[in-house]
Amino acid sequence: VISSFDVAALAAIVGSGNVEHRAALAARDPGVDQENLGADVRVRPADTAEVAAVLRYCNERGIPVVPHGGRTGLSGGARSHRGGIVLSVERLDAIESLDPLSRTAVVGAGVTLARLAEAAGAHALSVGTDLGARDSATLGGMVSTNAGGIGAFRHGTVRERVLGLEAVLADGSIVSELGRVLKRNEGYGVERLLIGAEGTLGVITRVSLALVAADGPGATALVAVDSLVQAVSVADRLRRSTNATAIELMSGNHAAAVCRSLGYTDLAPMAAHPWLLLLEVGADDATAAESALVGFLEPLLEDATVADAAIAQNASQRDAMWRVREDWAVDRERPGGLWFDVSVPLSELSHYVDVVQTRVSAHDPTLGVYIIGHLGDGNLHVTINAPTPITERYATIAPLVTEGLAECGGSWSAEHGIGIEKKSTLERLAGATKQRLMRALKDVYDPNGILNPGKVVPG
Ligand code: LAC
Ligand code: ZN
Repeated sequence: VISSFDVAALAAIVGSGNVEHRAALAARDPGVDQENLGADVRVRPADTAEVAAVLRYCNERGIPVVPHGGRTGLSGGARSHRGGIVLSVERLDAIESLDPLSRTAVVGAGVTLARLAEAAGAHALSVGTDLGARDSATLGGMVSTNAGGIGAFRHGTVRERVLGLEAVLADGSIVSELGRVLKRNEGYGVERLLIGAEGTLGVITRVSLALVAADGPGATALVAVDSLVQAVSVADRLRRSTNATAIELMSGNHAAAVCRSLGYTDLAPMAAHPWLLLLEVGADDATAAESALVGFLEPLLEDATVADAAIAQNASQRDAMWRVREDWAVDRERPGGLWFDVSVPLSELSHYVDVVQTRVSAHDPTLGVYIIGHLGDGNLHVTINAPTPITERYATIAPLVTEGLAECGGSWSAEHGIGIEKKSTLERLAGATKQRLMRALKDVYDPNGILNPGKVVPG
């Protein structure tokens, strides 16, 4: 437990109004993970200098520091405990520059994705990254986890959007590499190691991002197909013939659970097919977008590549289609499931899913397998559950999902980070040299091990 002496010292840095104690934290929404706000205190520094002073103090005192953005992470990377502090970047919330000519933005780590998207939209630009948690997720957190999301098949993951960043290391020293140009080779990319490091190497305070041209108005379709081979073919043809802006995937049992839960009787018949796709295209105006989608789907319906299709006629139909993709009805129906976040090359995807389904039912036929994902880039979220919770079966079930991924060029950790939940998988699957280098780098950036201890870095 942190002493009152420490709390007073932290309050002297950030102001007592920006130190929250356990009682206040208990009343606050912890975010996705119930253990996010388990620390003794949460401090909210105003700027990079205050972040540096907090870290310098905690480093000297050996106090664990868990950096927080929007608390939407899904791998436990933001969990905090007694004896440590949470360092929230929420007050680092300035959009410092937005330069339409060079298509760049420099923002504080606490700026939410939705806010930057709106500011960029005013210049007909876009962040190039979008995800369901856009209203809460912060750019600092998204860089720290190298978030992926809906647009990654076009514009890469957040790593590919980052031009530069500023961060504070454990001892309070500042690395500031905030260039706003794409081509920049000035020695080792020491700051870039913080992308995807989930706050274990430093606290990101500012980010310089490359923006992209905004898409025109979109049209949205929900499409049913009878096999994953067909789903992948539809995705490929859509990308070749239209300005595809979203290519999302749902297994029929996932979609059926959402339709049951939310009473979507209109969409329920489509969920009887094994796979559904949510497709969006952008065009100069809404009419052009819709006719592009209609023109794309008609021949596919005729040659039976697509079993059924519906195009959203208004915003509420579009929202319903997105809910079929993003709602977590499966977890409400059968809580205590396990979920996995993998990437598979599109040419291998159908075979991979067949093998996983076969392996899981051979292991235990009472297990259910539900899949959603970002089909455009082959990122699948696999939920495995049963009528009763199976949380404690992670170690035996995880290999059923991860086996063969490396061999086919896929990944056992796609877009949700390692946090605490995938650390055992990292220790199991990452090569010895990589694990040694990770530990060595951790020692260089954070020799006292105060930054997000217990996360990511193999033991
Ligand atoms: C999704 C998030 C959770 O794809 O990654 O729904
Ligand atoms: Zn996702």
